[in-house]
Amino acid sequence: MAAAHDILEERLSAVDPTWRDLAREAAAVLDGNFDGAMTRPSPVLYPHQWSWDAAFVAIGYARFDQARAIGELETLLRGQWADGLVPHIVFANGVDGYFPEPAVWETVRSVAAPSFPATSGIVQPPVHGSALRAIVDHAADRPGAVAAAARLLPRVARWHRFLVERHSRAGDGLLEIWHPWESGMDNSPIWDDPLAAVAPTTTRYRRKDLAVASEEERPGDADYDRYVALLEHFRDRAWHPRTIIADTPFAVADVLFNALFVRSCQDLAVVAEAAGEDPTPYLADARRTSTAMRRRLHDPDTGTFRDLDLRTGRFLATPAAVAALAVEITDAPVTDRLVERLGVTAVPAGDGAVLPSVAVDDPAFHPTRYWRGPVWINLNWLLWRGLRAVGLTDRAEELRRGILHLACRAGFYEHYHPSTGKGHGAPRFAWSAALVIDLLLAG
Ligand code: 9WN
Repeated sequence: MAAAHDILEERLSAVDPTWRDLAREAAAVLDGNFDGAMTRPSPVLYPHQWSWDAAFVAIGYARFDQARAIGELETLLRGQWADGLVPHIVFANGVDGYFPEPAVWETVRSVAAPSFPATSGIVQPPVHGSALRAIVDHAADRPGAVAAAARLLPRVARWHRFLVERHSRAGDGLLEIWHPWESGMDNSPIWDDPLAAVAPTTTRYRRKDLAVASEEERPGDADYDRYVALLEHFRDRAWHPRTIIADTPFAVADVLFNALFVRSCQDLAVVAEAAGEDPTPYLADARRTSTAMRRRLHDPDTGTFRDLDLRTGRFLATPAAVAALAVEITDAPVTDRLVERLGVTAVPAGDGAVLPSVAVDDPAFHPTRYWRGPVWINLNWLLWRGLRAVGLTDRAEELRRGILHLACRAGFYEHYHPSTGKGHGAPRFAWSAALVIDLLLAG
């Protein structure tokens, strides 16, 4: 098979020349973050492997480096638990610098956790079926990609089963999360209410993120006191999901998590077909969860999908950006109206539009505070993918151009200020680079 570099150059020959350097820079960011086995989100702030980051990164690699794309998922799945859980962090052996470290998680208390590699004990959104599909769809060596996908498919299927059987209380396929970190959108305003009901930890601990990141751009200490309290609560229950679900102080059916699961199942069905296997069980999973979402997460008063607090039975403040990511389970006219209300903003000094994580006119909006307003490339990419899937191609194209202009101007940051376009958070951030490559080559 040709070298990744040559494949990238060959594929770039079909891309507008003005964008070619952006793709080369993105590939260089991924190279710089690659540690020989996996791609760190950012070597300083996040020196380990994260679950949904790995899936996004694999989606970018799938466009030009099939071996890395497959390797990224293989490395992540080495951390999979015996019960099917794919942990939100797989720790790089012997690497320090991130809190909470393996000694805090103490996942050895679980009978299901692997003894090596060290992992966290919670999950992140399931994008892995979609990553596997990207590998098959964009393969330079299709027979090789299909063989690798067939090898990994049972593991991703086990992960999906774990979610359906262990992260759902009603048995109707509606998945729930027990920690804001499980959403991937750590300090989103969605969690303000349910997190306020969690008693803060009394344990003393030291955050390591603030040594390398601005306090202004990270969750606050009051949030961390509750993040740690939840971790301790689960650890005390030996990370056993059946025990945790019975009395977790935080339980939310999140729109994004469920919507990504639906799409991941649909994508797994496509992979199964390519591998000559039966796709129907995956399609059935997708249907069950999307039916449960329509039944339980759709708020007739606002006409949108909303996160549901399973402890109080109340809908939560769900930013329009998150609601819109259910795009693929609604129909196009509904989506079109929804997107109208999103507060998609013009890209500063560029063409196209971008979606802030919280609409600028929302009272909770803050332009640089992590998941409370900044533009994130993964959320924009997800909306772009959804808009294309329901046939709203002009709107999708607007977003694609917006993201490319943003990255071209500011580089590959973790997130961006919605009105100045300045990059914030970790620089040289892996999924920003990977998803820009995907957008460029999807052209
Ligand atoms: C906690 C790695 C991860 C992302 C999350 C993002 C952030 C971790 C943190 O970084 O979360 O899991 O320490 O803040 O919120 O989406 O996967 O990039």
